[in-house]
Amino acid sequence: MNHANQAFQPLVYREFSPEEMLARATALLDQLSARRTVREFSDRPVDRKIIEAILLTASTAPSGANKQPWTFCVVSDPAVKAQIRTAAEKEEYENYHGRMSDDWLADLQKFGTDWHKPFLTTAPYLIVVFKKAYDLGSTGEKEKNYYVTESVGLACGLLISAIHHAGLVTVTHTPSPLNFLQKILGRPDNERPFLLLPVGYPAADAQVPSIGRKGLDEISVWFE
Ligand code: IYR
Repeated sequence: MNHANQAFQPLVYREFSPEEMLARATALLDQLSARRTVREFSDRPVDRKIIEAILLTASTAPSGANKQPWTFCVVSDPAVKAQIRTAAEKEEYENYHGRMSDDWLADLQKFGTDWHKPFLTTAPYLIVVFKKAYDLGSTGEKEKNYYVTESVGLACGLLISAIHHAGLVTVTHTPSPLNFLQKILGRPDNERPFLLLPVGYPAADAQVPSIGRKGLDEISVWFE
């Protein structure tokens, strides 16, 4: 590689023995296998510092040309949460009463979802993830971002893992259409809502659907 004209530094890397690697890989599998999407939240408060660490973890994701094309809006203000819930439920009502196909509604039956979204006001924090279609330079000129959807998707994967690792729960809520979030949160034109994640403790009596994950033979094809 040609490092001559750029700023480079030595990689910080810690090697593990194959045994240690397997133990670590399996431990993470066990940990993340225990993650469940939760839709019933407690209103118990969460320390802001935990949310800060979770967001910085998400922001370690690789991104096209390292543009880090994301903004995380963190909402704990009850009035703003209420506004978001009202707007989201209005859209979801339409979704569940005509906008979603019968096949789609049938596919969702096992999750027991409907247009009511109480978690939007119960959870102590809502993290609204925005993707930045482009950046604005210091003089307001458009600066290109690359692989924006892929990059923000990767950051959201890390965000969800970090939430679980911290001992909190979330649901990947994608009200559709999402534009109301841009309006309520007053985000600029270069930012588009991507995903809404309520974060908090589960309700004491929280239930989750009895569903499983695909096995290795269903998710992988090996060429050996
Ligand atoms: N956005 C709706 C519907 C919904 C769609 C899918 I795909 C899900 O996996 C779950 C729900 C809602 O939030 O209820």
